[in-house]
Amino acid sequence: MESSIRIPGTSWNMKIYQLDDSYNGSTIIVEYIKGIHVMHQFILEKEGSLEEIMRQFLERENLSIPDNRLQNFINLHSGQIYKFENKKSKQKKSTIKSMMNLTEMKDKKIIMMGLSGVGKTSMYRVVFEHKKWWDLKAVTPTEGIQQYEQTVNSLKDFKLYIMDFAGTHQDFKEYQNIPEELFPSTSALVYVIDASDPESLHDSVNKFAWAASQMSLYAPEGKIFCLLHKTDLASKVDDFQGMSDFIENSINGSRLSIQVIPTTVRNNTIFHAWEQIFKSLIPKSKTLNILAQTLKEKMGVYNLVVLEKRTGFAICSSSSLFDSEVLVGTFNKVWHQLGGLADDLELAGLQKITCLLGNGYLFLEEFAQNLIIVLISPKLELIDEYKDSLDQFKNEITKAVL
Ligand SMILES: Nc1nc2c(ncn2[C@@H]2O[C@H](COP(=O)(O)OP(=O)(O)O)[C@@H](O)[C@H]2O)c(=O)[nH]1
Ligand SMILES: [Mg+2]
Repeated sequence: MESSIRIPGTSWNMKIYQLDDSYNGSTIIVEYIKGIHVMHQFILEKEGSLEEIMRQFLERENLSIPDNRLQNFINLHSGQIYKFENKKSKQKKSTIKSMMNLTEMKDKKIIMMGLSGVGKTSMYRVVFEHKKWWDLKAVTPTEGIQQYEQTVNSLKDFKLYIMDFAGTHQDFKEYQNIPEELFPSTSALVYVIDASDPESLHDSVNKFAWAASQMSLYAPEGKIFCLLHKTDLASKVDDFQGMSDFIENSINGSRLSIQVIPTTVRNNTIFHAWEQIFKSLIPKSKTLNILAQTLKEKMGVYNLVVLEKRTGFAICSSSSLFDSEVLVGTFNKVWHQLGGLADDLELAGLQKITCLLGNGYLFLEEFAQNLIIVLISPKLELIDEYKDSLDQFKNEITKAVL
């Protein structure tokens, strides 16, 4: 085994070594060590991905190393990996293990499963990459066990990881051989069924029943959602009510609690569904809600909300005047669209949005890079007048969540 290497400018060590095991073949492991503890372990999938792993590690630990120094460090140690790569046996190894290693206790792992072509990847693109449904034609079918795994937000205490599992019969067969590698520590299973394809319903529901039973075995605390998707193509509303009942009855044999939600990428149902999924995983902080409420009263604004930029997830809000559900995919979508427009026009980054309405103003501003504050106010001047209080509030939120 190799000895560990000090990472420049940090109190961390890195260790790269090769592990042989009969199941996975030969694997290169990269570990990050603090003191005597291995805090992160990654499997190096392909040559050249040391940089990717390094960057993930730095991001997770909130560390930064100047780019040239980082590059030097990587170049220096890539040679070692190259030697290992050359020796590596040709045996296929599991890609699943590597993604499991990325998830820590505080992380929320969400698994997306469902037959091929039901719309999982498209859904991901629309909700988390802010694509429009009409841009989706370019989506290529997900191949292999897993196409990607993404952190979808920037909040320190509840990182969401979403895993998009390919859904051919062959893929499911593979999953059925290794449920113990897939399901443990899963916070939510999101099973997607194509509501426009009644022919595949039985098969789809059978696989769902299997996945749900594995959840009850390996992740009994995890939530189970079933998205009845592409409802825009289903001919009658009755159809999916019937499907919904059928799904619930089929799964209920196992007395699991599941939630069936009709969705389509063509309207807001998709955002509402994901808001429900988020809510079940990360309750809004009471303390932060109180901060928001206090500031709202002090300023005399109608409402005050803070959103995580990428997901639109509401971190706190001053009241339940409007449900935060309307916010997901709405305010952050507006933000991303105007931001995109600014890019297209070659204007510098978007900083604020102010809208004059019939009876007041809507004001959005980005702060701390990943958060958006939304104010609904009778007068725009209030925002300047209470600038100090607002700054203080933003600081508190940043400290608490980033
Ligand atoms: N009409 C309609 N088509 C959809 C919807 N969601 C996805 N699709 C289409 O379904 C096809 C398969 O989607 P994809 O995301 O690749 O499915 P996956 O295999 O489950 O990842 C693509 O052509 C999408 O454009 C939806 O809500 N309505
Ligand atoms: Mg896919």
